[in-house]
Parts: sequence; C-alpha cells; structure tokens
Amino acid sequence: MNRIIIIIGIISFLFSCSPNSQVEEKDEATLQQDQKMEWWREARFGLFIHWGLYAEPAGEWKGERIAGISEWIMARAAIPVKEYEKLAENFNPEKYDAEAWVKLAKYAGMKYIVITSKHHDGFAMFQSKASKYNIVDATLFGRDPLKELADACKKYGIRLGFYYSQAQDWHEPGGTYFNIEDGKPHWDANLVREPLMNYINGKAVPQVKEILENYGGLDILWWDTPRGMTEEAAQALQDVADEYPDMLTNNRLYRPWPGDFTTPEQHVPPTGLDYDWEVCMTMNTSWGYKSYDENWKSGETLIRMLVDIASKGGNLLLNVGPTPEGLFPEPSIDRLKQIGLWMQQNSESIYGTTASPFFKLPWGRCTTKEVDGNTILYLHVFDWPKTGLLQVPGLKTRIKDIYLLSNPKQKFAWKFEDDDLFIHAPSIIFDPINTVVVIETKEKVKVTSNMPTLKEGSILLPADFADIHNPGYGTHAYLSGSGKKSIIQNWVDARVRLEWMFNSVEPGKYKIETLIKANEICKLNVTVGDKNVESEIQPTNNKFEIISLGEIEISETGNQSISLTPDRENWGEVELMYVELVK
Ligand code: JFZ
Repeated sequence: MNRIIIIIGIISFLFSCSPNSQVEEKDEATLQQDQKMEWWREARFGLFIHWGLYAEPAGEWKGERIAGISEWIMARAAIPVKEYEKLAENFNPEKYDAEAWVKLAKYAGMKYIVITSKHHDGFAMFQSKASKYNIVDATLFGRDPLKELADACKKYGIRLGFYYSQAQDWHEPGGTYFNIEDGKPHWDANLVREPLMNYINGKAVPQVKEILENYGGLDILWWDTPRGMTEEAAQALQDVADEYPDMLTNNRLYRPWPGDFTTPEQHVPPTGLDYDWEVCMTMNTSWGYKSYDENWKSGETLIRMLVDIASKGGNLLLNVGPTPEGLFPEPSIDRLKQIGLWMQQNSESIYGTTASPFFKLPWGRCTTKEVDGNTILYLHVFDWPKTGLLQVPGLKTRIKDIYLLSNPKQKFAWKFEDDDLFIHAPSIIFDPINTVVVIETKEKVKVTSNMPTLKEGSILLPADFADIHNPGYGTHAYLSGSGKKSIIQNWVDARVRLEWMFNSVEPGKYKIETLIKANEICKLNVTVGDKNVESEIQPTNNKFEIISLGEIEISETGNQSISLTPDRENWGEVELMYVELVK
C-alpha cells in the first residue's frame, strides 16, 4: 500500500514539474470554481435564519434565564431528550408567512437566504421520512415551512441555502455533542450511546438527501461545527453533496476540508483573505430568538459592517432569529428596513464589487468594479471631511467623472496634489451613515500604497491604521474617530492583538513608544519579524501617556508588520492612540 502511494507521489511530482501541464490544469480548475462562485461573489449580502424549537423557551427554562445563545439551551440547561421533545407539541408558528420574510430580505438588498433545516437539537424544520422528529409529523402546525420558503424564494428571485448540523445531534444516540471530544458523557444518561456511523447512515445522510432532493435544488449547503466528526462520516455526507456540483458548501463539514468558502464567525477579519469568505453575524448576541437579548447593533454599525466586508472582498450573512409565532423580532425588522433604505440608493456600490485597492482610508472604505477595462471606484465616506476636501491617497488616474451615487447630478470638482487626488466636498453631510462618491476613470487604476514608511529615523503608526484582530466570541476592541484623533477603545480581552503593516527602508535598532491609557499593570509582547520584546505598562491614572515599550531590532527592509500581543495573565483595560518607532 505504502509503496503504491510513494509511486503515485513520484509520478504526480514529475507531472507537476512539467510547467505547461500544471498551468493549464490549474487554470481549468480555477475557471470552473470562478464560474461556480460567480453569483455568490456578485451577491455580497445574505440573510441567515436560525429558527427551531429553541425559539419557544427563548432563553428561559423553568423560570430561569439560561446564559448563552438560545439555540444551545438544551445543552446549557442539560435538558433531557424526552423533556425537550415536548416543545414540539406546543410549536405552532401560525403567523409564519414565507413571502413576508423573503420580501423583507429582498428589500434589505439581500440576494440569498440560509436557514437552519436542522440545528444541534436534532429537530428537522422540514418534512422528513428519515426521522419523525420533524415539524410536519411532530407538531400541530403540520406545515413544511422550508417548502414554503423555497417557493417564495423562487417567486422573488432569491437564492436559497440550508444549514444542516451534520455532527452535533443531541437527540440521537449516535449524534455528537459539545464536549464529546474531551470524552465527557452526554448530559442525558438515558440516551444510550451508539456509534457515530449509526446516526450518520440512519439520519444525517438520508436527511441531507431529502433536503437536496425535495426543495428544487439548493444553492448552498451550510454545514456546522464538525465536533467529533470522523473522515468516514464526512465522506459519506460529501458523497451526497457531490451529486450537486453547482451547489456551494462551506468549510464546516470536516476540519481540514476547505469547502467553497470560509466562515469567520462574529467578527470581521482586519484584512481581505485569499479565499472566498463569508462573515456570519448576529444583529444582537444570540442566533436563535432570545426574548431578553437587547444587545442590538445599530443600523449604522450594520451598514458600515457590510461595506467594510465588501471592501475586503467578502460576503456578509446577517442573522435573524424568528419568534415561535413565526415572526421576525421588531428590532430585526427595523434594522433590515434601515439597511434597505440605504441599499435602495447605494447597492450598486456593493453588488459585484471587488476589494479596495487602497491600503487604508482614514475617512471610510472603497469598493471597485471594472467596466469595459476601466475602473469605477466607490468611495464610502463614513466621516465627511470638515476641511471640504476629501483626500484619496496615492490615486493619480485619468478621470471621467466624479459624482454622488444617490444623485448622479451632484458632481464634484477635483484636483491632484503630489501623489494624491483631492475631491472638493461641499460641507454638506449627505448621509451621516455612509455617503457614496463615485469616481469613473478612463483606465485600469493603479494606486500607490499609502502604507506608512519608516524613513529618516522614525515612523508613526496611528490607531486607525491598525488591524484589530478580534476573537470570534469575546469582547471586541474597536476604533473610534479618525486620523490624529483616532483611538482603539475597549481593549479588554487579552486575546485581541493589534498589528500595523509598514514599509521599512532603514534597518536598525528602534525605540518603541506608544500613547496609551491603562487602568492597571499590563504586560505585552511586541513583535517585528522574528524579533520580540516583553514590555510592561504601568497604570496611567485615567489619562493618555507616552510610554516606552523598549527597543527592537528591525533587520529587514520592505513590507512587514509590528504586533502588540497582550500577556493573558496580566491585562486590564487599555486604550491606544498610536505606536511610534524612533531610531
Ligand atoms: C455554531 C453553532 O453552534 C451556533 O449555534 C450557530 O449556529 C453558529 C452560526 O454556528 O457555532 C459556532 C461555530 C463556529 C465557531 C464558533 C461557534 N467558530 O468557528 O469559532
């Protein structure tokens, strides 16, 4: 066996050495993938729906509020299977109106919907012959809401995907659960364990076949949490999915398998990724409906998040957790409408766009499109310049026209100064959330990077040039203000790392200084390339102080980065305005 593998290895190595065959093969595969991903890359914006029996307890069990995301209540409150099953008896979402959901998603500018067909609780929200534990057979409701949703999507031209929890199924003796990998038992001792493959072959594979066959063809199959998954189990499911070569799948079937796109969860990556990616995000904290979760993100935050993601080349899958009656919660409706209002005028700057060519834009973001070989730049202005001049760094190009996207008759004058373009921006704020200015050019645009450069012995790295690496779950640090007044605030989670890209032309030994505020002794690690120093910050008495973080050797020229990584044992509440390197 091993010998065969080695021989195959040698043969494929020899083949890969022949340059022609490799280039052709790669291009063919890339082209095919490009074609498959085309609608999804064009779409940029979708609706995630988490709906199931958990909407009924809505975060409360036996009069007690259960911490965490509501769809996890069965595990978090250790509810026995037989007891949880009873929720089905009362589940009767009579106000459910699939067309109303789809119409609202469409109004918000969303091009696709992904809905939970079965979450970790094991309850199928569709008619299933493979398991009686489904909405048609186990509830009074008796309708198949996913069938109705599929019909409505078809009617309104919205693409449809199903979420299917393939590994975790807390209802089945062979399904996995949250701490199975640590060898812990299921909380319900009455559930006599069986091998994983019993569940995979008996329920997961048949149900996945059902959802792929019975709903007119899915555009996306969204796997989740491969806890306790084996390659054998994953392969059995992959074989079913492979029957549908046009359908997209995410990267959550089995850990090492990439799928068609990756899924950063509950955070926006600081820069673009070199693989198709989709951020999934809640509007409040929980995915499933939780009656007392009031932690709503504002419409402004959500609109800017969509733009931020598009400017980095990704998609946003924004979540709603409907109520047990079958309604979107009022705050979700308000936000979808607010996003819709903005999208009605500005969606051209989102759909089919690609990532920003700029390194950083202190006042906002940029998305682009190529039309007939010429570049269109959409400048998303979050902070309208008080100077009346919008500076576009490193852009020298032949310009056809500059105008307001929401009102193309509103033209702007412009001039070039040194390497930059300046747009004359009358001191009217058009849209306090995000005003889109369109630059139509007469060529394929190339931008000179405005990445800060270390020269003449120093470099200043402001807060708004930092990449904030936030964890998915945890407390997020965020940027407030822009330019010299920008501050990274709420840096309380020691897993948050700050990073600045810069360009160095002068290797040497540098002092590291920072303008910072800390409420207690904080330790952190500063890294540049393979060099690092440990630094300690004393409390600053509730004001910003310039603090020395020590010295570091910069040995390389060219693009590189400096990172500040907190010491997990020694961290408090920190705010930061800049880091400076001085020779
Ligand atoms: C999973 C589910 O457990 C959760 O209920 C919800 O459906 C969400 C969309 O997906 O939760 C995850 C999945 C991935 C990570 C964290 C939580 N992750 O990659 O960090």
